[in-house]
Amino acid sequence: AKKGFIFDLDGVIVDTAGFHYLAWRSLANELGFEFTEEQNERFKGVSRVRSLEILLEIGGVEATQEQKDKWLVSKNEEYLSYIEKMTEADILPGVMKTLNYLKSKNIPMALGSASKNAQPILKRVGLFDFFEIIVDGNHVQKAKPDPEVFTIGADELGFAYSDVIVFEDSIAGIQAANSVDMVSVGIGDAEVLHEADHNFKDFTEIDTAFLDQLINA
Ligand code: B16
Ligand code: MG
Repeated sequence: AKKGFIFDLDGVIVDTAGFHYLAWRSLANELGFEFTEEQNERFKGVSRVRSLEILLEIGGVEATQEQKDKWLVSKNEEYLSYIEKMTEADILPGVMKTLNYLKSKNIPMALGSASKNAQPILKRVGLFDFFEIIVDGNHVQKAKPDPEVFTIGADELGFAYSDVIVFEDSIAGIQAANSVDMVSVGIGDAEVLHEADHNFKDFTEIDTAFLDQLINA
């Protein structure tokens, strides 16, 4: 194959942003402040540790490292309780059609996610064996917008960065892909993700003609 594809997980393949939101909101409420869905936009694609920093900034809360570590654990425990209930039905609309089409064309595919929970999530929705390479929050030192999660994926797939296409729902992820000259496809609000090379609201808008265009470019 001439091209390799890398998919972000949260917000691209599955809609876990809502679960992250609920868990962060519980913590905010426990600390005595509100946390809105709009504020949650800033948390997309951002690491767990950085997310807590932003949350505490929003609430004007200062804390010791020991305290922060406890909150990181309790937030993740609540998040995992939502993940446990996920099934195939939680795969976002149109995603399987795209994945199956690329597989039928023998296109190498990798996952590139900031999440340390990527593997259990993929298992829950039945996609663990689908990707040749899984690069997640356990494998990288530097978070998006640093491109590390995608460059490791491209290296392991064996493609030059300019022959890699990245699907992302976060600004940080689009910037990460662009910074190493990968082709970026934004999934979500085109205004928010205007830096992407291509924009779609969701995968139901992506057809095989567009995929062929990417593969043959
Ligand atoms: P975890 P992605 C990211 O996943 C999420 O978008 C972001 O909201 C989350 O904080 C981050 O993973 C870390 O997740 O707490 O599970 O390690 O979009 O890069 O697949
Ligand atoms: Mg994402």
